[in-house]
Amino acid sequence: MSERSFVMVKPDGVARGLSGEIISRIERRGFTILAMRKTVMERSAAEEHYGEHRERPFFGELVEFITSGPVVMLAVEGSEGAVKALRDMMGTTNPLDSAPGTIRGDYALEVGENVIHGSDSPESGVRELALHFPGL
Ligand code: ABT
Ligand code: MG
Repeated sequence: MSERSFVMVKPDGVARGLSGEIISRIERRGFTILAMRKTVMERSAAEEHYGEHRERPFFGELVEFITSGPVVMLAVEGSEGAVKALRDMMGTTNPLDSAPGTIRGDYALEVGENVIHGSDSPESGVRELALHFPGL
């Protein structure tokens, strides 16, 4: 069985020129990139993407941030466990806690600007890919 994740280099990562490095790490690990697009996320898509956080105090800032500039969206596929393996490569949500060698542990310091997104479960992967890569 294969699994798919919606991965995204966030606006801070794109602005800092880290897209290539991050995509390269994902490719070298052996995952398959099924689709890739550089775009500014629509506000409506951002609100739906982060819908689980709608009631949280940081929701407004989160939507502002994720729509503040171009992101690089990727549809990534691997064998069973791929979604978790990608999350492990990214490191914990708060980069201050992220292990060195992880993407956040190497490139980020702030929870609100943590460089990369990856689906948190195979079910989230299906939902997020349907939102950002309809028809994939
Ligand atoms: P995402 O990949 O952005 O979904 O991050 P992750 O799944 O690791 O963490 P969650 B909990 O989904 O955080 C979503 C975004 O909200 C930011 N955030 C989160 C805060 O700013 N303050 C907080 O207290 C928490 C819990 C971090 C994530 N993103 N950005 N950008
Ligand atoms: Mg999340």
